[in-house]
Amino acid sequence: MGSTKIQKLLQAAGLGTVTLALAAGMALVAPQALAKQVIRISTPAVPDDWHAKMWTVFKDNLDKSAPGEFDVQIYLNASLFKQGTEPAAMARGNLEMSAISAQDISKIVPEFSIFTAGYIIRDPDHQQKVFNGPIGTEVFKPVIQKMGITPLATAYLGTRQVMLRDLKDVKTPADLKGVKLRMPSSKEWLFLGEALGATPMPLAFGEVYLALQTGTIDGQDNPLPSARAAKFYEVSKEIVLTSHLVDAIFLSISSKTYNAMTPTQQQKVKAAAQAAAKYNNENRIKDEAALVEQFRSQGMKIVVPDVAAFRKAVQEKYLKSDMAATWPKGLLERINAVR
Ligand code: KDO
Repeated sequence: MGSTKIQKLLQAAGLGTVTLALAAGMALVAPQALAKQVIRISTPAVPDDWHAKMWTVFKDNLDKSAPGEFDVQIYLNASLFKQGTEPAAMARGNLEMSAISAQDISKIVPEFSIFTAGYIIRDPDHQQKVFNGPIGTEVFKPVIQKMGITPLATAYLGTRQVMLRDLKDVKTPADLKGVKLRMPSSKEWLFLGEALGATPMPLAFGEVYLALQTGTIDGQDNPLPSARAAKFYEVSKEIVLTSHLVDAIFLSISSKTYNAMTPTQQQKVKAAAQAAAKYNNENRIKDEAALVEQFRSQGMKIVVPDVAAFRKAVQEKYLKSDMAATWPKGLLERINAVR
């Protein structure tokens, strides 16, 4: 076979540049086509949860829009980074992507704590309008500037409810007095548990099932789809429908990774993240609507508390807090005005 023919065959296989470089005695530089950009994703989500499955949607979407360019690797169950350590890892460039919470962001950007407060965001639609509109553009700016992280899409994690391992008549925050309520491990989360009237106990998500089973904690708060996916219903007897936090997670990428991409790649990565969030949101909303009845039929007690009493107590506690002092003037009113 003539050398031109061989070269043509090698080029068709994407190996032409390497072979020609070798033949010419040049230093071997891996061509773009061969060097896939690795995107590792770390999340504490359990495999059966929508915000775990959404990462497969991200991967499939990106494999389709940018074939051969990215090697997306998904690590669930906090198997790569511990819950809450992802933002620092992304800032250092040790991790490419994760979905981070408002509580994670507030540690570095205190004014973001407005989104950790109970009873501010009204429902999933309000949440999407706030974060996908001018307020979102404004509040994500300091995240990019101070955290070395670029948020790409907002996913609805669900509306958080209180679940208890034993039966208890809970109508108002006073009824949660002394209840050891597990919260994720940061002061912003613990503050929410306290605002609900409980005694908050910090614990990583992966340890909650066992803690409920053994009685180290009396309860935990999470959206119902996450409680289903992590099987918390097996070790709980009651759900108190406090609906205290319409929770979000932000699909984010290390700015080191993002800024090294071409504008076209950035746009494809962002579009894939948005498709993943959309998949999560649609499924989660559908799931949430059906789960109360599903849990009831499985024998769980469903309690409808005095939500107005919870709202009043929680809002008062936040408005008097040091956190509220960091909220930009007028932001709360602007969030409330979003329809
Ligand atoms: C949790 O630990 O309760 C929480 O719901 C907090 C969220 O911010 C998020 O980390 C979530 O866990 C995990 O993704 C597991 O579902």
